[in-house]
Amino acid sequence: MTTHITELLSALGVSSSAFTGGTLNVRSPIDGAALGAVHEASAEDMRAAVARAHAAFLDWRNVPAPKRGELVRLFGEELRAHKADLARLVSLEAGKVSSEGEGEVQEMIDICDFAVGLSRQLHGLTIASERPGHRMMEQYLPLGVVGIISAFNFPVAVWAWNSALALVCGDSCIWKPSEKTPLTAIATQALFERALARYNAAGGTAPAHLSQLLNGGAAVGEAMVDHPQVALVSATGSTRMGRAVGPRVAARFGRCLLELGGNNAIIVTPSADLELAVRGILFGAYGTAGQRCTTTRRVIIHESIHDELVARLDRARAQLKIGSPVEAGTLIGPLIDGASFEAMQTALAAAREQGGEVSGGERALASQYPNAWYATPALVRMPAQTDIVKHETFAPILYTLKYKTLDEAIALQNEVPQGLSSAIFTNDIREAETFVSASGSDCGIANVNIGTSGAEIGGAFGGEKETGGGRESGSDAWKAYMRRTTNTVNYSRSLPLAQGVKFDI
Ligand code: UN1
Repeated sequence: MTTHITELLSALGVSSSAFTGGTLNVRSPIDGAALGAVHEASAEDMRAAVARAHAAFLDWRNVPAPKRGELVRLFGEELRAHKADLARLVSLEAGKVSSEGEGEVQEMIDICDFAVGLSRQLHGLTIASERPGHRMMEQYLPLGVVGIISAFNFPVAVWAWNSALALVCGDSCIWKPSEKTPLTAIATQALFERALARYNAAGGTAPAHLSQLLNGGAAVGEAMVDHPQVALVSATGSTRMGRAVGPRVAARFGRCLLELGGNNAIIVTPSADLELAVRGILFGAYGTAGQRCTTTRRVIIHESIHDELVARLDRARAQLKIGSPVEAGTLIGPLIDGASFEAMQTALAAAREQGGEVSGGERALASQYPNAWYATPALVRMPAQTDIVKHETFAPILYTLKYKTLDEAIALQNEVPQGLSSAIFTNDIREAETFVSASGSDCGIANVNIGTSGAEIGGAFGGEKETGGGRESGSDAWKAYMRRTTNTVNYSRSLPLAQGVKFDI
């Protein structure tokens, strides 16, 4: 695999010195083979990078937004041209099956397109002033340096959601990717640098260090989080990470965009199309080997269809093809590492202790891949929503629960500390509308007749409670990457004060 990775990275514009001779060892979750040894930055390097990023920001903010969009358009072109190679690298480094690796790069392309259009639509409002001869308006102006912390499971798309928007908004970016997936980050950075060179060769004025990548561990991330010149920290990962990052950024009055854990449920009601429900649940629960923040972790089923649906899910679960993610036909690839498999086993043991009946969840393909961690998808029939069910385990475990009334189902859905994604399968319009209403799902994403994962980039992405409250990607998520100013302009010859206040000299 090592030779193959060299060719792949070279096709993506990365020279071997960028991924050899360093201290951060990268292993493929497919078979445990070494992929490279990446150089790690220090906290001091991060501080220097922030200073460079700030200087870049001071220039970039004055480039007209549609011209900033042109850079993102060129980056989208690079991604289109290198989609297959980058997707393959995502599969090798993160263990995603081929179509998901390609889907991830497609998400990057889509957000670039979205951001290019947005670069002509960063508009504020004109507001009626209470004073004669006055006009009020608001503007969205570039914010500053945006620090992006990304997770292994979407090693490149989540960075693109942030950086494509930040760049058209006039910000500079610094990326601290997961230590488990530095190679996809290095390759993405190389494609970005190529777009930047083309942009400047065509007369553009993009500053150096507009978007930087620093690989490394917690100390590097902390130096970014604590730096007063990082105006926005956008962090995707565990709730534990968010708990560390959020208060530190708040302590310096920085801005934070947190996209943390989910514990996403699907409610299946008596009128549901079970064909659709089964497919939606299987993809949601076991796709990406259960390693999406939007993975379906709970299914809450009406008692009248519970036994039938659980039996169908269990049968289908056992047939899902587990294997190398780059082999045709594989639906379930490996877990990212051994620690992840251990966490899965610990959760299953707790579920058994709490009355759960477990099917699956064993180690798979151990003789073929002794240094990798594959698991059969697990289905756990739970008697109640116990502690372990309320906990996010980043693995293919689906807990099944039974309900009698829709109110009870919605209460169960909302009872967990996380609030990212949720769905209902129903053909009853009252149930569907109740689910998406104020007294329905409390999540940032609430779907009808589709599963919890696989969100499109056009909507705002994120969730409530322990999910962190941030919104990334589509809709008006761009506003987080800009600062709003309110401007009152007096074009009269007098100076009336607001609220009728008198201050005559
Ligand atoms: C994540 O797992 O961090 O909705 C992001 C989805 C993807 C994004 C997931 N578009 O599943």
